[in-house]
Amino acid sequence: MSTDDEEVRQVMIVFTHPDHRLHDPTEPHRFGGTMLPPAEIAERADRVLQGLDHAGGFDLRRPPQVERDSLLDVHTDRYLTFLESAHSRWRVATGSPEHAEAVAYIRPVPGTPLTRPTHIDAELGIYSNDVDPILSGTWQAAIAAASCAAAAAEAVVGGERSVYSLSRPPGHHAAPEVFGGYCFLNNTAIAASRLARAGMRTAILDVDTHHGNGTQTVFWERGDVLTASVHGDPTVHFPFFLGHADETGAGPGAGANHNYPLATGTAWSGYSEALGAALDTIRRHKAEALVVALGVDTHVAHGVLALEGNDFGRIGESVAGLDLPTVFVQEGGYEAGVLERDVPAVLTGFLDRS
Ligand code: OKP
Ligand code: ZN
Repeated sequence: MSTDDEEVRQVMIVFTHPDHRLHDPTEPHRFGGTMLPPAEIAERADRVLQGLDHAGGFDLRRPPQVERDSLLDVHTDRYLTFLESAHSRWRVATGSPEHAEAVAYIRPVPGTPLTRPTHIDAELGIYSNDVDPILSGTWQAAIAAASCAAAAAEAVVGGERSVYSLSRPPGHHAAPEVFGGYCFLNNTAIAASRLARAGMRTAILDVDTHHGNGTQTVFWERGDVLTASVHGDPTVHFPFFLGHADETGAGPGAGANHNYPLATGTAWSGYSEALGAALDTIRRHKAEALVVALGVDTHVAHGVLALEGNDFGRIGESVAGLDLPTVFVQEGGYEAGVLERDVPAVLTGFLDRS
């Protein structure tokens, strides 16, 4: 069938699971004075798949279901139990139909004594920091996303050089017991924990335009995984409260968290400098395996940083310079035309330099 005999690029394994589709929110959310449709929708994965198909050289596979133990490397047992049962409990408590979307409306005031309430509306607020909806299929979709990431890590442990996990919903804003920023299970952290468990010195490079606050929190006091994130200045960009350069970790994780916040509108010249510094940090750490939290919302169309189409291949090439077994885990990227073009650009840029 193929006529490109001179094609030398290696084939990259891709893990993708159809259950992502079970989390496909439709209810508009408030943005200033208007209501916007949700951005993190099932169509995103279709667009990535179109782009991979167009680029060629990707081997699509369906992962086995992730073990609960792998989730427990990152999340607490009570959070997993909450997430799995939240929608059905909320339906019972509110008399809502199956298609309705459960959203938190109230939260505890920080620093006040918390007698843990048992009502689902209170728990939705306790376990989230944003306005993300939980749908009847959210748990199953989040499990599918985590299964892709865990299988990708497993393949790298088994000797595969690079694997891409088409995970959605994304994960890097999810903390051990917090969902938010479209994220429920921290797919990137689950992949990294799997690599670390296999005895590999593991680093995470988060190139999503938003700080990986959930990932930072997961590994804050852990010395087994180094975390580095390049992102828009959290003083003025989501997720706001974390992501500054002076946040470096604590306890066994002291010195193992590295943030590279960038001014709004930073283009490739400034971006590549920060990326180079993050890569140097990972080199100095003598990492043996890498997880890339791959957001392509650094594209100028998203209004935070200002990368252009040609820059994404360069990100892949720069990462390949580390010469490490690498798991790419999908994070953000939303605007028209970006996902289908820039995700394959990063991956093929990486493969062309590998
Ligand atoms: C997730 B990821 C403004 C709301 C912003 C959250 C952004 C989450 C980004 N309309 N909502 O890091 O790409
Ligand atoms: Zn993002």
